[in-house]
Amino acid sequence: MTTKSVRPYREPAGGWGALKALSEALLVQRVPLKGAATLSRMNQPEGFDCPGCAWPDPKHTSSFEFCENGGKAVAWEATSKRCTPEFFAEHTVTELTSWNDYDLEMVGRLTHPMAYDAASDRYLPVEWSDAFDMIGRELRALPDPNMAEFYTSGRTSNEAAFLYQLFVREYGTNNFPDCSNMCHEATSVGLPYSLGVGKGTVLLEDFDKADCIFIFGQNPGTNSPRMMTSLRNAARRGASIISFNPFRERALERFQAPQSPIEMITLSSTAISSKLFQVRVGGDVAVLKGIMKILVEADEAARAAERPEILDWDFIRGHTVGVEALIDDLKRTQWPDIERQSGLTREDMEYAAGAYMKAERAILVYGMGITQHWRGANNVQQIANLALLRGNVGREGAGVCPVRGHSNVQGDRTVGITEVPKADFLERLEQRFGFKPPTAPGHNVVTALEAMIRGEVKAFFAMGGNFAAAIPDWQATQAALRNLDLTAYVATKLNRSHLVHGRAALILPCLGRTEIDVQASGPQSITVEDSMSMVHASGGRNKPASEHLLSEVAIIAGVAKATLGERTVVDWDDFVADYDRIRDAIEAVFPIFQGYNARIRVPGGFHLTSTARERIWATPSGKANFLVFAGCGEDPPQGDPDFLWLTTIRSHDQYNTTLYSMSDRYRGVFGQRDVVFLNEYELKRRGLVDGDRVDLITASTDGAERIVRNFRVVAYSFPTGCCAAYYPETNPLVPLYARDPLSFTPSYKGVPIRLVRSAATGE
Ligand SMILES: Nc1nc2c(c(=O)[nH]1)N[C@H]1C(S)=C(S)[C@@H](COP(=O)(O)OP(=O)(O)OC[C@H]3O[C@@H](n4cnc5c(=O)[nH]c(N)nc54)[C@H](O)[C@@H]3O)O[C@H]1N2
Ligand SMILES: Nc1nc2c(c(=O)[nH]1)N[C@H]1C(S)=C(S)[C@@H](COP(=O)(O)OP(=O)(O)OC[C@H]3O[C@@H](n4cnc5c(=O)[nH]c(N)nc54)[C@H](O)[C@@H]3O)O[C@H]1N2
Ligand SMILES: [Mo]
Repeated sequence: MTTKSVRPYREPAGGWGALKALSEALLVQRVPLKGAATLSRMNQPEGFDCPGCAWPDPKHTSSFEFCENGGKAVAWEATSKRCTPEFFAEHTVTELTSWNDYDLEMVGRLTHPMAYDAASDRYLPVEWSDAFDMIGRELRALPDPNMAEFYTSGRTSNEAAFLYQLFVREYGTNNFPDCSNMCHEATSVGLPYSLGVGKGTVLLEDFDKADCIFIFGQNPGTNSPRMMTSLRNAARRGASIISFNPFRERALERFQAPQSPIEMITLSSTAISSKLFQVRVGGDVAVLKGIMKILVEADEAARAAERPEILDWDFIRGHTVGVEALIDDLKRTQWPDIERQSGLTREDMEYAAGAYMKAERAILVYGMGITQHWRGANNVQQIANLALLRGNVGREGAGVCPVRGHSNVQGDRTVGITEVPKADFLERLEQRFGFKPPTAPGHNVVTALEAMIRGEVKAFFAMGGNFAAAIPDWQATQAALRNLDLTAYVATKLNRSHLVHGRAALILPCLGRTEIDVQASGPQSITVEDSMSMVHASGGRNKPASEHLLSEVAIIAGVAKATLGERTVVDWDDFVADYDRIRDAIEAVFPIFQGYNARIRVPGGFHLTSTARERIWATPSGKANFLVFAGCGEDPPQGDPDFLWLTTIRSHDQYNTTLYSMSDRYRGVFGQRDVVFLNEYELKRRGLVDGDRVDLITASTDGAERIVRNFRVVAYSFPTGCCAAYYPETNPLVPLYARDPLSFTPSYKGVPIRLVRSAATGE
């Protein structure tokens, strides 16, 4: 274990530090040779799609693009460590519950289907057929299919996701909570009001043409490192890159490209952001309003002086509605409010507005710092407003760029993982398959948890992920999960969710993306859609981690047959035998996939068209909409002058709930994760110093106590009034009620808390 320390990281992001970190990861997973060979097949025309992030590849045809965190994601799957029936025989579930998340996943790849045995408090091996029968029995016993929840995490392929929704809808419910509900749902719900699409409007090549790139609340150096190539090229071309982030994230400042021999050998690096503004947590709307206010005033002045206009009035008049109300609101918004809420000065916003005005083409990038808020969907709409004011949508080198998380989270939604299915989709599903799918809206993550807490849900099935750890409000929500009759997880690794289980519980181990998937017609490939709506094929090459693994597709078919029995109208085995048949069915239900099987055989795959990119506005008015955000930010809790906004963040060494190590290299924190970052001013106000231990307590409005204990205070450059700590350790602090009313995205990046010196002392 790394010894605990806090010391600043002065190297650029990437570079030798990244190479060293990856070789260490390969060693820890004991895959030096095999892992390295596996890495060279990542994101290649004939290889597999990186299971890491959703950033696109330059046509999937370039030579190997080094990515530290993509490499780690692969190493974690290609590990030679195994989590076997013998391991489960040695440890009771109660004992495993005391292990930390790092140690749980470090056991290795799951090798056998396992079922919980209450008498011995252990998971015991089961036959696949018995596991399927058990799920079938439990699901058939429910008086109402809406008493079951079917979760999806975003690594699931288009093929598995489509079969999954087919099974669940034939079973009779639209209860599809998915990881997207905790992630970019604010985009999927908020952006259609503005632009008529719930996805981004840019392609990778647009980054080569943009003069200005704004990055709001997104950390590319850690979460989509291949994006650094685009940013570095843009910076070297002289494009201005401006970031808004409470942290001075290392990669947003300086980056040493591991693919550049010159930078690596000469130890030089590229400055990325022209400016990085340390916005307050939840301060982005104030910033956006400030910038737009400056644009509107500059435009009026320019027109009065008969200089060229600043706003793109041809575009605004021809393509949008609502600009008057927006301008009206901006004029009424006062600078003192903007400055207080954003934590930035008017001059800062003038600098940003200046760069934006000068740019012929601008891209607005954003991530979780925008979406995971009390008003996440409204936040997203303000980004769209800024783009629309200068016609920066539907033009080369310009657009709105939400950076998705999981490698196929966008594709899962495209092929039907949604709790609110559209009528035309359900009609085509019925036409193709001949059963009547349910039309009533189902549950998302938050409403599923609320129904569980009320005792209305009995069964939970998960296609991947680590639901119990990723969700908010553990005390209430994990108790609800433990009350269920059935919990069943399709997984590659042991994780917390398998221990927070129901009366009957199953772990169903599946093939990973790096592994060969052989079915009756031969080796299969699957397809995924990246953040820029490019769809392409992915085929594993490694020998499966165990001979007992099934593909996700085969597992769904097994569960479907055992649950639906004679009643099913779908030939499940036929689909499993040849995934081309699944793609034909997807094409029949979703016309945008026209020519699916032929088009994925072209290296690089194909683009799913976006109407907004073509300036076709799929909104009720037929135009893009300017939408007003009332006020300047989130409401602080009443009567608590000492509160801080807590934002929950990812370290450089984790993939969501999967911890690659206990360190966070770029932020300079080593060997520990129970830390809270805040600035010297906030420390002094509380009589604290760096290294003190504190408890974090939510300023709850429902009377419930939400607390995590004994965190180390780290004095850090951070905006006043806010603090930051790692996810998932701080998920118990996020109330279930703290969520965006439009999209139900939990406010993981804005929880009002208090700090109290810990009673316990020492480590
Ligand atoms: N290696 C690795 N890659 C990943 C993941 C991973 O965990 N590890 N997760 C994947 C998934 S599912 C997702 S969704 C993406 C997540 O990728 P990101 O969208 O980058 O998510 P985060 O790292 O949670 O937060 C992004 C940034 O927001 C900043 N921030 C926090 N609060 C605020 C705020 O109020 N305003 C602003 N402007 N900024 C704020 C944080 O400091 C952080 O730099 O990455 C994907 N890729
Ligand atoms: N406080 C706080 N909470 C958050 C967030 C935050 O920023 N702050 N972020 C939210 C976000 S953006 C997201 S996306 C969610 C993530 O929530 P999830 O997607 O549910 O969680 P992961 O940690 O990505 O899931 C990891 C598990 O997936 C399984 N797995 C890995 N590969 C495969 C595969 O190929 N197939 C299958 N079937 N299983 C596989 C492994 O068993 C592994 O343990 O968390 C959310 N929760
Ligand atoms: Mo995510």
